[in-house]
Amino acid sequence: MNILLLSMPDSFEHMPSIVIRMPNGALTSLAGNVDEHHNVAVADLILCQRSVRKTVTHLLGEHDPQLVGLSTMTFQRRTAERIIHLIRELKPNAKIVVGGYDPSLAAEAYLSMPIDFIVRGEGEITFRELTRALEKNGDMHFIAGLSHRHDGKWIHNPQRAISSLDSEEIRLPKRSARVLKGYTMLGRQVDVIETSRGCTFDCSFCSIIEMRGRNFNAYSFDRVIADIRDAKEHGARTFFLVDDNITLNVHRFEALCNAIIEAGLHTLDYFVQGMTSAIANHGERLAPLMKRAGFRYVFLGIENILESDLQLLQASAKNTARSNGHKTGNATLQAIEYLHRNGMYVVGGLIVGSPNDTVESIEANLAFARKYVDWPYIQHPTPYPRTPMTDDFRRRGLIEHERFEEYDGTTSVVKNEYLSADEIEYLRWKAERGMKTRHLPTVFRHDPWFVARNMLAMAANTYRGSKLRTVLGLEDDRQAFARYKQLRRQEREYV
Ligand code: B12
Ligand code: SF4
Repeated sequence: MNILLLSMPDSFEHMPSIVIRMPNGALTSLAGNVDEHHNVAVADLILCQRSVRKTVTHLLGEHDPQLVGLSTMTFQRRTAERIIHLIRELKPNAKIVVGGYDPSLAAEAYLSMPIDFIVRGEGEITFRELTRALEKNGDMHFIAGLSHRHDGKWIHNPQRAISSLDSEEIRLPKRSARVLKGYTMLGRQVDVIETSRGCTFDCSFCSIIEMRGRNFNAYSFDRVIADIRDAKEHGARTFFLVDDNITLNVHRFEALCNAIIEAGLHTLDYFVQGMTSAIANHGERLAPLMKRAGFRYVFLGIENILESDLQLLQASAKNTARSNGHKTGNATLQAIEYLHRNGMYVVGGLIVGSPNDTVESIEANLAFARKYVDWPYIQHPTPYPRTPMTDDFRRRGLIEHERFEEYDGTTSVVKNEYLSADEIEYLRWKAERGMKTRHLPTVFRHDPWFVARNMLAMAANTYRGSKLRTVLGLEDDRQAFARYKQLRRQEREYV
């Protein structure tokens, strides 16, 4: 069977496609896990943001798929729907399947779309069984995790149990299935690597718990090393470890760093997301080891520097420093100190605009980011499907609208008692531009050729909406903000 797998083109403010175009790890993992006689093509539409319709039309013609799969997040739902209609128009007989976080957690939103299947939760085995059933014209009723139509009605089969990952049941991703080129992180080819799945915390804004429950499963190091080698053979020099929470098991993470060093793969660049508590509490040993293994940027889930907000986000525990088993306060500064001391850069993940936030508390977080963070990754609380936060916001009437294409984390869609959603976003937008510019020399030292060629485009992107008279102080910043919002609206029209 010919299968075409697509990830959506939508990107958000902190992932401008001029500098970052990352592959979607789910699709190559699906491709690697169907039976080998299938002919699978994977296309990350982030690589052709400005020619989505043309590219999809071309791919449908060239690969003539009997099955098309789309991977979508909530903010990509509207684009996905448009692409689904395009596929239906051009290939009326192709079967269409959707998967990923949004279809898994908001399946009801897809039922009226002209699709055939929804894969809920982890996809590899469900998708493999679906392709087998399609080939044999078989029964779909026994495929756990699948929603399908029967006699005009949707049937939602029972949930599939999550994979333990240690059984080799999930094979390596198939990167050779990718048909588009141009992955980059600041000029170096980037790829994604998974070493584990899951998390046992329950932050109120995170989708992971509803997606897979509170658990943690890991791949063997042999598999991880083979995966890195495979990505390297396909040209990657920078690796983003997409684990939900790799620092949950610090001893394992240390062993993984050692395995990377022993395999001689430490000369490559690694990016990872981590908890402040793990890095603060184990940083003395962990941070130098990470540095030796090649880690360069660490995305820290700081979330908020104010305890009251952390409690609201249910993120206090993962941000708590401990000494001799006793809590000794917020872990953030200590974690940053360890990372900086070892020459790594901090991507500071903060969430501003929670129900308790005043101008002052938002400013306190922004000032913190200005002082301690190398690259800001500041977001607003966003009501993703089925998170505890969403239920709470809905009950309190705080959600301003349901234009899901704006649920990208940097467009504020939630108001609070003191501020409108727009005002909250304005405060972040205004502060972040300067912070991003300040990091440019660091990036320049690492990738001078890329920065020299793209500096103007990068600056233009960071400051889009501003004009000379904004810079000269001849107009209110809010006018530039309004233009920026208008540009963002235009950018979202991918299809
Ligand atoms: C890594 C990651 C990123 C990386 C993306 C790297 C990449 N290109 O893949 C970065 C840091 C860039 C990123 C950015 C964003 N992310 Co993100 N990210 C994650 C994370 C940590 C892991 C995702 C992953 O790769 N998992 C590994 C793969 C193999 O698993 P998977 O994606 O779940 O896919 C499996 C199934 O879902 C299913 N499946 C998926 N697609 C398909 C398609 C088909 C056809 C089928 C059959 C099955 C299927 O099968 C797969 C294999 O089992 C998750 C989860 C988390 N704990 O935070 C968030 C998460 C996916 N991100 C999220 C969001 C919102 C974003 C941002 C919008 C904002 C933000 N929070 O940063 C941006 C937007 C990015 C952009 N395009 O501009 C949300 C999505 C929520 C939602 N309901 O949409 C999550 C769940 C985090 C959260 N807030 O809860 N993200
Ligand atoms: S620690 Fe990270 S992955 Fe775990 S629930 Fe919180 S935000 Fe999600």
